[in-house]
Amino acid sequence: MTTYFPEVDKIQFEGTSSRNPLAFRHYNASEIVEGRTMNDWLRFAVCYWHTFRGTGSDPFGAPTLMRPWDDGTDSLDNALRRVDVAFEFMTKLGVPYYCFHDRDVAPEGATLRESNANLDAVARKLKEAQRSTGIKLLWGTANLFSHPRYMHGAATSPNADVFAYAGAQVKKALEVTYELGGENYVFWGGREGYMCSYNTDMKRELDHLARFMHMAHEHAKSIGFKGQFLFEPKPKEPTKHQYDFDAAACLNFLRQYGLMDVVKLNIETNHATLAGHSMMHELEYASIQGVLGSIDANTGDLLLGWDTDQFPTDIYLTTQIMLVLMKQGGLHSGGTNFDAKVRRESIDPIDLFHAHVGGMDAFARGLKIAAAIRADGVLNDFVRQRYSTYDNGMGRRIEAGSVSLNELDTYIQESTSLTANTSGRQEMLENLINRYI
Ligand code: XLS
Ligand code: NI
Ligand code: NI
Repeated sequence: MTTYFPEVDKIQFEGTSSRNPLAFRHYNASEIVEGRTMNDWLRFAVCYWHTFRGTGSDPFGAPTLMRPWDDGTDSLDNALRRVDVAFEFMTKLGVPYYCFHDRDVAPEGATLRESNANLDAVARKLKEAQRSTGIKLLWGTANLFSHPRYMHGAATSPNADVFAYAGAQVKKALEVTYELGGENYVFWGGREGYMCSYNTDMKRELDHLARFMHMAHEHAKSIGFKGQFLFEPKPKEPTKHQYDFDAAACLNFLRQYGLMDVVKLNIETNHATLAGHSMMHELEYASIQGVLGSIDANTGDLLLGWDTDQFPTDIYLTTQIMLVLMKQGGLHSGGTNFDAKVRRESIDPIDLFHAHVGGMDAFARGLKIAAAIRADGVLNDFVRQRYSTYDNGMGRRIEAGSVSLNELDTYIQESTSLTANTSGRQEMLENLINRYI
């Protein structure tokens, strides 16, 4: 059997004393943390688009990543060969899941019928590879942004035939995801947004997007697909104003159009930071409303204002992520998808392994650190104490909704002493986190 990564064996856990760059020092899939295996907490996924379709091209330069297995064409043969590459890579890495867009795995044809036939041919091979390796599909999605027909958007295009095309494409992508046992289905807004207010009817576009989502949900129900629908917020890029700006904007849309029971969120680090939020903020915001479904694990660059999609290596970041995920009891049907790409200067296939091994280890460390912080309880106790004026007396009545402004007025006018403010102790808590890192 051909091997595409002959220089790499199955990546092993070797512990912190290991000097082997292609070994896990922290990620030990079966190790138990807070009653669950690391594998269960993290549910890692490799993304097909960056890892197997990334070319290293950027707005200033041509592709730099010439893969030895890739013949440079968009042929079906090439796509089928890539399935072998992907499953060898994922098996050697030891991840339980992968994710794809329809057009990552199979070429777009001249007609929708041709595209669907291509997708079916590759899906048959993916299914076989899943069966023989045990690797599963975390989520599928449709690419509704690359083809020129989607220049004005897909479901929010002013052209009804483009809406129809997108609907037909999502129908097929849902069916293939279902066929492959996908546990979720993702909608990232692509070009659902706009560049110029003068030519845009925002109300109609948002109504259309909602209609699209309801149709997708109806179709999923009709074919028996039980996977979780996920929205992936992003504030800009490719359009100037993306409708799914951040978790709050997505939630407002879902509530407005009666989709709260149907859709959760897939939160991506670099999208959170582009929106001017920290990842922890976005996760917490989604989690407290019960809609944190999955994460796209990557990171941006502090000095660059676009979606650089780098691999996460920052232990503070992964610790913060794991603190929120553990608080809500894990990701359930979601997972940790490395929506990240190697730099265009990292030209060897082996760099793909270095990138993922580092990302997985960073998350495993984040998991262990978060577990230690939780076991210690100091952070939790501090926050609980900080709000303790709401545990009894007037605070308790405020939370219970049993007082009016009149009563607050009487209470303040008649009180002889009010509770004084206490320190937020930010610096002490930041130092505390450093104790565990
Ligand atoms: C792009 C998005 C995309 C989604 C899937 O910025 O992150 O890759 O995750 O469509
Ligand atoms: Ni993403
Ligand atoms: Ni992204």
